[in-house]
Amino acid sequence: MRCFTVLGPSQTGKSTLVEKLGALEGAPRKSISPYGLNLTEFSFGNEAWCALDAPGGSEALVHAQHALLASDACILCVSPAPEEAVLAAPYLRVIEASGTPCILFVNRMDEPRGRLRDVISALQDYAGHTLLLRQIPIREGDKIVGSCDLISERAWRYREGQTSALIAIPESATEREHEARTELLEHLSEFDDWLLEELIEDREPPSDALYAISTRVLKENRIIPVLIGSASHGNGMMRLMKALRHEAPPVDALRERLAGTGNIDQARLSAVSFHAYHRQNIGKTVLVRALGAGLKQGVSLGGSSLGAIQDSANGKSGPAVAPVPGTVFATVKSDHLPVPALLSPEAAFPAPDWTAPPTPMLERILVPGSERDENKLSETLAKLLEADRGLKVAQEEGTGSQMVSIQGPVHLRDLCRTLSDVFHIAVTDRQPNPIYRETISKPAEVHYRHRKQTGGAGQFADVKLTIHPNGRGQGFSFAETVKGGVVPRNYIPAVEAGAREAMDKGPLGFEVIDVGVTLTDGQHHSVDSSEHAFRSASKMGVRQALSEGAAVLMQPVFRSEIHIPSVYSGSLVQIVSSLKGQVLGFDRDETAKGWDIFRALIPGGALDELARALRSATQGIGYFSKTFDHFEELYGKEADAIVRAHGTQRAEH
Ligand SMILES: Nc1nc2c(ncn2[C@@H]2O[C@H](COP(=O)(O)OP(=O)(O)O)[C@@H](O)[C@H]2O)c(=O)[nH]1
Ligand SMILES: [Mg+2]
Repeated sequence: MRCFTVLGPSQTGKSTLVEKLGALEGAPRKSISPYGLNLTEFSFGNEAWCALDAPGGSEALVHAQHALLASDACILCVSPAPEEAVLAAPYLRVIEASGTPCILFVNRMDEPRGRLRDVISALQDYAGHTLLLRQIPIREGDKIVGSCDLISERAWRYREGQTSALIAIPESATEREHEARTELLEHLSEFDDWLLEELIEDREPPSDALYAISTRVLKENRIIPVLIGSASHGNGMMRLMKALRHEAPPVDALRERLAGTGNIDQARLSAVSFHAYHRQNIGKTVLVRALGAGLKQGVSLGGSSLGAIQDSANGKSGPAVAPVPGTVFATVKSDHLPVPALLSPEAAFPAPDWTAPPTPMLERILVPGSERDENKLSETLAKLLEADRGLKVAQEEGTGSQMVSIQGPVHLRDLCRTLSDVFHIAVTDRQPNPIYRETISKPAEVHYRHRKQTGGAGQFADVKLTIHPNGRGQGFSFAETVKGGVVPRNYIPAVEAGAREAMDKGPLGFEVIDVGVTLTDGQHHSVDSSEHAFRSASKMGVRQALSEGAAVLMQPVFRSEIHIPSVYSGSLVQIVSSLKGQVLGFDRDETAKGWDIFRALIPGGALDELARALRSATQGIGYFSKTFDHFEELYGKEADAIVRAHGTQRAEH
């Protein structure tokens, strides 16, 4: 079985394309995977094919990445509008990082929105590989009525719902054809000395030799050939499928490519797991592509025995055909298989780095509908984590609630739907509480006496303490300048412990940071003093001093790396400054053509807004990662509102 992925921006006609390719020679069989990837199996040219239809939208990028793990080649499906080229940038990025041979398909040619060469040159801004036109459109007035193949120099007139008819190259297209063909040959000759020679000698190379060269350069992933058509009208489908049939490399090439990442020895690589989903009563279903021979139910794969093998298209127990190299199959009761992973019989190895999902940009607290749901939730999330690498789970500081980090709103919706439909857990979600701290802005002094007379032994401790602001990031410090043993040595650690305890919550209600405490004087009693008494005295004393030290709210500041196509770079400074952030610098991304990386400091409370602003400014393409950097003072109305809200929340608890 040969396998390819169709990926690209939303609404470019990917699903239509898969449907039409699948129906070229008989009826395709479609999968039932509820979220993410759709799988279609069909036959073409006496071979079994599997097309993986990855949904568009940057939140679903991770599905496309995983699909590429199982694919011999891919089709990047785009619209014929130059201004929409940037939407293809994230896909070009993952395709090139993965090393998967790619055919660019410009779809929707029935409604051209610009010149094809402008579309290609706009897309070229985001591709490290040369995009090489293999066909040109034939126009009649402002309509495209057919295409001309630049290698065979044959022209075809599109016919609705039928295969195209061979025609002579129309007069009006000959000049453009000649120009485009010359360009194609020149590019191909960069990879072929024989062709170069032929061109220099001004000889006409035969088309079968040219097909052979283009097959090789696609297999070697040197260029990205460009084909055109219209999926909904069935135009260009046969040409595209034939290109795949002749030019997509065999499964051995995928095996070599995956082993080439160094994670696993090629000889031991027997399969790759690339997608998983949960079904009610059936459990986890894992999609696997066989890369080696001998797989069947019960054999060892990934370190444990392979569960029941199912037909990947209909999810039912499959016909008893054992998977051969290339077969895509589903398996249940194979819960030990991580997804995605490179699998040898004995162990599972990490998928290559390029499959790493984009950093989740959205954090939400999941609020279970009932107590029963609460117990099930964390266990279920742990299960879902195994099959969804775009998801991260943590506990919210302070409340211990379940916090999920997700790709975006669509991902959140799918997650909640899986929880309710498959696991019957009802959840709502809320924004997490940002993590605040407080400190003091001036020194204070306190004299505190702890004295109690209860029953027999009393408690006595007397301390004089000063507190002062420490430098940012210095944290808590403790010193003592006691003279003459007025506070005996053995009680001083208790004084320090009490002071530390007082840092748990300051007058604003938050943990206190960056404060130094000094014990300057005190008194003790030979019978009634104890560690406990000094600890209490110190804690109460420091609390009192803190309330006199002019408390200041401290907000977390994150260092973030924002990734965007360069066309959007102009808008970023404005976005960051409107969020009271600070741009630290920006560079071209050396690993992805046409992308820039901004480094900026962003206040924690503005991260959600950054995600929103970035989405709307970059059509959903830009993304960022973040790491906590430091706490910094926050004054004024904004701070007051946070303190007030925190106070109400505490009162409610
Ligand atoms: N005009 C035109 N419409 C198309 C073409 N291919 C798909 N469509 C339409 O575009 C819409 C989105 O198609 P779909 O295949 O769902 O896109 P996807 O989001 O990329 O999977 C549907 O209404 C299709 O009928 C095409 O070649 N020309
Ligand atoms: Mg679709």
